[in-house]
Amino acid sequence: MKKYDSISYKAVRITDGFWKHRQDINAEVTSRAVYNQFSNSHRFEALDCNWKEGMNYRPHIFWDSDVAKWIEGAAYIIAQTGDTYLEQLCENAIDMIIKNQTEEGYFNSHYLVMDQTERFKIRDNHELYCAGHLIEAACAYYEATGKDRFLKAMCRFADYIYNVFYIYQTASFATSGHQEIELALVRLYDLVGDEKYLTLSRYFLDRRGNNTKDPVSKDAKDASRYLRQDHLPVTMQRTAEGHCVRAMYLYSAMADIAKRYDDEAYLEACQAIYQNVVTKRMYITGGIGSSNLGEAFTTDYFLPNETAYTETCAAIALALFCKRMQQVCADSEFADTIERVLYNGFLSGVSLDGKSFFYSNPLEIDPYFYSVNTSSTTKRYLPIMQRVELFGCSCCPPNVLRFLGSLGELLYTHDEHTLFVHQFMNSEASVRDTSITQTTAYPADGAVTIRIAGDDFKQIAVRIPGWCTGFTTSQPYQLERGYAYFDAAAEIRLVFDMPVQLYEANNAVQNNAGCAAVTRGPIVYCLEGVDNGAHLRSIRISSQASFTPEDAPEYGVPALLCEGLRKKEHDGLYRPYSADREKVPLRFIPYFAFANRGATEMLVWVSVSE
Ligand code: FUB
Ligand code: ZN
Repeated sequence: MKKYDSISYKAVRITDGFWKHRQDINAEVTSRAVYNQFSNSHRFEALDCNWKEGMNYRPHIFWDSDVAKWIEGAAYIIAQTGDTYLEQLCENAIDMIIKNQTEEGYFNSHYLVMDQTERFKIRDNHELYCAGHLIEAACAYYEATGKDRFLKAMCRFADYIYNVFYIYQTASFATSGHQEIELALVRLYDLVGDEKYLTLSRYFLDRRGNNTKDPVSKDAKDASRYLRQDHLPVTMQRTAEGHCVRAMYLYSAMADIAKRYDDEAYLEACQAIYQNVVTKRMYITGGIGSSNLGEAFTTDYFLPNETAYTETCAAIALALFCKRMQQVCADSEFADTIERVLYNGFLSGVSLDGKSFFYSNPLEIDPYFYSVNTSSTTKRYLPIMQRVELFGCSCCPPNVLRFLGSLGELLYTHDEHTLFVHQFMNSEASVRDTSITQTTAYPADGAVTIRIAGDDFKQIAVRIPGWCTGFTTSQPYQLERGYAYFDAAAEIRLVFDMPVQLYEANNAVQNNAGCAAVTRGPIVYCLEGVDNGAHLRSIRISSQASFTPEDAPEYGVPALLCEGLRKKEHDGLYRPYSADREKVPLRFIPYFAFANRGATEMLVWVSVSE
């Protein structure tokens, strides 16, 4: 198996441009906004384990994961900016965690105050999920600050889990209800080098779908399939099933195990599942999850736009899976998918000002249907139309924080001889004795200059984006599996043509029939009512339409103007067909920026004529 290492986010500084702007907002605004919301909603207070019946809050079973993801995100920011305020807030939280950790090493702010005797009895109650996020936070905090007390505490917690689940098997279930512990243990192993964490991670994976302790009755089996990916042993799984975030965290851990154990069966399963996702179950935005029932994948080609579930965390989790896959395969499609997620279905999850968030990221909104009940029995699920600062289940905001904070880690991988350039961002990086500088206005423009100082690498492999149909380079290259391989050089320049392109969906995605999505480079565009009036589905564009870019500094990429046709409004519900259409000017904005100007119609898939 080929193996590649990522260059850590700590060694990659994003210096300017599109992502620097987003990282600055993340560091200065999102970190505070999420902290304040979590503080006001008692999530930090709960760590102190002083809760008593009658108080004005109840520690939720997975609040620890919210706080842990916030600490992890804060750690990335501290490492890059030296933010002492964030560090103090982390220290306060860590004080409480360590103070309340039990002798054996257990910590969970819900179980420590609500019901000690229930510990590790209910599989779906997220204890291992919370533990995993705490472990990841501790690793990140140690890497950022060099302070090791949190890391040591979470090693003790991991040791305890090792004993309960692996040595004595005293827990009432065998594998996690919500995955996360599996990948966290690999991370802990990578950091501290203790084999037992890797053993435990693999053990959790090997037992999934393969044990008598977790429920397997017919009904439970169905439920488990839709929730927990244990309908089959993991190496036999070939399709993405069930709850999307859980699924992607599982597949991430499987890719981690494939790499560390050289395990081809694990890799084969990851490859097949990945193909199932990107060829049949992913939105054009990189969003995944087409049903709110079980927050789940459903079936091939079922990709409804208005009711898309497409949780921000799920998009992030898909990118985290792809990040692992690009460490075991030199195939550009993983970085292509990361890019699709980054610029679209992930970034739509946070407002332009960094303060509010979407949980679901639909591809179509019609505000009219929010005011009426379209079903006589149960109300149809429609995602909210405006981002909010906090959810009852507020997993997405701190996930945005940590994902943006560690963005630099997605840019490069390398083996002994080859440096892979996966993403294009203005940046400075270093690995071994080599430094790498990227200068680019991407994604507003397709020109990228890569400067390399140092002679560690014989070849530089630069991803040619999957959307790119024409490009020029400063020197010769060989194309292999989506990468242009150049002999090492001090400077390599590439220009990716970035015309507007219309995309259409497979015929099996019936709801997109006769429609196209407008894209430019990696960016998917949409129409909003605020620019284009009501009834966006009455608009049609020509497949030959010519688009003019319009400066839109607030987005970091241009808006796109074109002429379309619109059916004129008429009285009555029906009338004999009339070809009566008027020419109308249209304005497309990047999908990631929708819903930043109030609740309004939105549409990605627009009717198109030949
Ligand atoms: O269950 C914990 C988190 O809340 C999941 O990852 C999200 O999908 C949401 O259900
Ligand atoms: Zn979420």
